[in-house]
Amino acid sequence: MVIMSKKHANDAKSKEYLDRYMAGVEKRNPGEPEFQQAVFEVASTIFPYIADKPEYHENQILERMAEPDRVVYFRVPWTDDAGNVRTNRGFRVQFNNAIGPYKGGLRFHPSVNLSILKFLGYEQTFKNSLTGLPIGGGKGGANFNPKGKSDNEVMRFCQSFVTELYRHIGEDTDVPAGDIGVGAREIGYMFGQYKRITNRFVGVLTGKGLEFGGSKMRTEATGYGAMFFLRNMLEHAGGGMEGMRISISGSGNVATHAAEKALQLGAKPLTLSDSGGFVYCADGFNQEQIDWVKELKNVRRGRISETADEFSNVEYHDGKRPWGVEVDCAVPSATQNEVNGEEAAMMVKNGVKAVAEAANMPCEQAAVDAFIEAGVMFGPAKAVNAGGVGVSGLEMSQNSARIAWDEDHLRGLLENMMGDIHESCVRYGTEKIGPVNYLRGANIAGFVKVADAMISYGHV
Ligand code: NDP
Ligand code: 2IT
Repeated sequence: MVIMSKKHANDAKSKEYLDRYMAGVEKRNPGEPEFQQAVFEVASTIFPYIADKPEYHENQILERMAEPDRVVYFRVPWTDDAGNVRTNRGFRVQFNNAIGPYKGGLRFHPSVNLSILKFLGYEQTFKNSLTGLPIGGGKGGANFNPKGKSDNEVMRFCQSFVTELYRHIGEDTDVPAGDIGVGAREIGYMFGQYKRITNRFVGVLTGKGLEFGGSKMRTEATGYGAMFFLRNMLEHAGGGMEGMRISISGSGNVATHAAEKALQLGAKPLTLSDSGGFVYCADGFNQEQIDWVKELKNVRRGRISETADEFSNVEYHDGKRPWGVEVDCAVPSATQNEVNGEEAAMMVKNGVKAVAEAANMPCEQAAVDAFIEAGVMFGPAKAVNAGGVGVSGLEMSQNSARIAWDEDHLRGLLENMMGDIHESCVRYGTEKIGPVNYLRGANIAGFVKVADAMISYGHV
């Protein structure tokens, strides 16, 4: 007779629960691959943790957490500059408000659909819990493509979007912010329309301009926070940021501020990209070049390829992603599923030491597995990029109290918050021996608070 150890029995039981659970999730959410992927990534680490904790099973916590509280789905009609009527789809997924008002960004991108917004809203619930602030999870957006649109077209679109959205949001109900395709310009137009419709000046959106209730450090927070987290991981393993060669994808808000902070911490940001290709600077991008890219993207709304025309030490690689460049650390900062299993295997072969997900779910599951199996330090998005929503939470606090903190104070709060998140990951992600499993640590630390709050409320 084979006698199983308690650990093996728990492993077998949790594998069986996970398979059954995922079969149910797939059945209830057909045609939503990104959402299924995000749920699997969490559930695969939570089932082993709760194997000997019956209260979570009895209360069906993981089943309840995988259903959004509600989804709002609406038509967004607008008129283009040529006078044509155009129609887009708008959404708001209010995922979970167990620990605070729904909070999370709005994405404007042609790929936006329910699967993508459900994955983002689900992830946001765990991420927001990790920040230590009282904020629940939500996400929204539209399949609107801001590329090539005039400012007036974007303004009319934003006004139409908010004309429906305004009735579903509020400073204590649901507080949206930016994400891909939604930056300072769009938040300004949306806040202006909200204020006009409701005649209220409240902190209903974050990422606002500094003139009208925005917080210092919010623009920088996601990228800076990601680099603080990467530094914390490297230092925990006995190293540091000094001299690290880093590949970064994307060239938007997150990527440019990650590059800037990497540089400030003594590392060398070697790449940036957009959906057209990537640029490589063997010397590492300097501050002047990063500022130039910010202006290119936020003001001129140009393509990253133009960087190679401007600077003689920059090469452009058309149609390619930056993962073939030999680096010490990789920081995917563009979009979901931008690193596949083969690219991860190549990065491991090239000696990558750490991967920090600054975008949301940029690594396919096969890539995550490849990094963890190879012993590469892997920082999952919900921990690495939580500084953005963290400073959004601080913007809400400042708005409620009608005060504005200074930059040094906010930078200190961000740095401490990232330090606390790193500690939570270490606490929940360390087995008796071996390296920290940051994926497990982030998922469990984010889960416990939301799950325990839900249990307190009874079966609601
Ligand atoms: P931006 O719109 O500022 O920049 C997005 C960048 O990613 C652009 O360079 C864009 O290139 C590139 N990109 C977008 N979609 C694709 C795609 N399908 N394929 C290749 N490249 C793509 O967005 P952010 O910097 O704000 O967001 C980047 C990531 O960070 C997203 O995953 C977002 O969810 C996440 N995030 C953002 C936070 C924030 O505070 N802004 C907070 C936490 C996470 P192109 O111009 O060619 O489309
Ligand atoms: O994915 C994210 O955390 C964001 N886009 C930021 C959300 C926010 O509310 O600041």
